[in-house]
Amino acid sequence: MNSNRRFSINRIICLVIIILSIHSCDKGNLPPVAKLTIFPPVGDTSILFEFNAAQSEDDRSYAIGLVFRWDTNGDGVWDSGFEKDNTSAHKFLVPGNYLVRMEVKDLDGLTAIALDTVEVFGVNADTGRFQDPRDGNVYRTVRIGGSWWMAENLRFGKLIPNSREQTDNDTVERYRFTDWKECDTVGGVYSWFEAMNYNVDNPKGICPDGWHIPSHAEWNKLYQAFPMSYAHKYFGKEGLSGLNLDISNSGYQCEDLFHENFYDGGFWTTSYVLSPTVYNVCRIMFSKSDDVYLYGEYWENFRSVTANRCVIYNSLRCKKDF
Ligand SMILES: [Ca+2]
Ligand SMILES: [Ca+2]
Ligand SMILES: [Ca+2]
Repeated sequence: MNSNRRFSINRIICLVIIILSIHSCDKGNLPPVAKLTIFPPVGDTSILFEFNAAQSEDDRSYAIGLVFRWDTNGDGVWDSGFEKDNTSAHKFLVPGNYLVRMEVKDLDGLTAIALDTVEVFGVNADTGRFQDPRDGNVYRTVRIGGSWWMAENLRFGKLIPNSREQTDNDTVERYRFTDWKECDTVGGVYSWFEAMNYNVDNPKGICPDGWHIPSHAEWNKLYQAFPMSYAHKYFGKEGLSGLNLDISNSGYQCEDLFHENFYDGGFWTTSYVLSPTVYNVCRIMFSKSDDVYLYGEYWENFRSVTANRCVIYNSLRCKKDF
């Protein structure tokens, strides 16, 4: 074999390798992977919902070459052509559920679509009133997720000085916080045992007939759909839900001294774990400030009805049985 012939064969092999590698590259290009996040997933007509496609990926290294287009207002029509911007935003003026679409395209023209939904609330018009036949007190009520809740804290029971203990004496007793001496609308604060009417397995507690103290699970169901940053706006004072959860109190009493918690509010639940003589009771805690609303659940220890020197007090909300 002469050197010219060997040179030609080498050139052909090189060409074949180059052609094969180009071909395999073309064949290997995959469509991008469309990833869409929406924040918040639920909100009201004042919220600017933010859409983000930055997590979208492509098989090739030039993911930076991806372009995006959006249908953020749920009308099925693309809002614009493909653009570099991987974010968008929209404010929905009418309450409802909206389908949001995002399409991503790679440099070779391959595309992928991601879908997600937003739920937009307006003012909750599902409101009512309930008069407690025991004392004539009238409570505003709101229906959320099919269930009626009192929109005010319970204020049933005999008002006693904060220095006196609430005891199992066949009389429902309540405290009132000193900073609200002038008005009684924020309701009473109760020890857990007083709230449960000293019958820890009957959720009715001291609520009126047909109403009960919500369990940990019922509270969870109420707010689980809401991102923490939005829950305050929806459930808080004058929020769209009408539930006014800001108006809640907590405090504790140690050796006849009553300590008020000015920063956080708390509501009792019926949920407890007994192990073996200690009651671990769940209460739902809220910040009264605007930035962070929901702290979530706190499980408190009670040795027994009377043995604990420090007793915790919280507000109470009643929920309708059916
Ligand atoms: Ca690709
Ligand atoms: Ca559109
Ligand atoms: Ca009592």
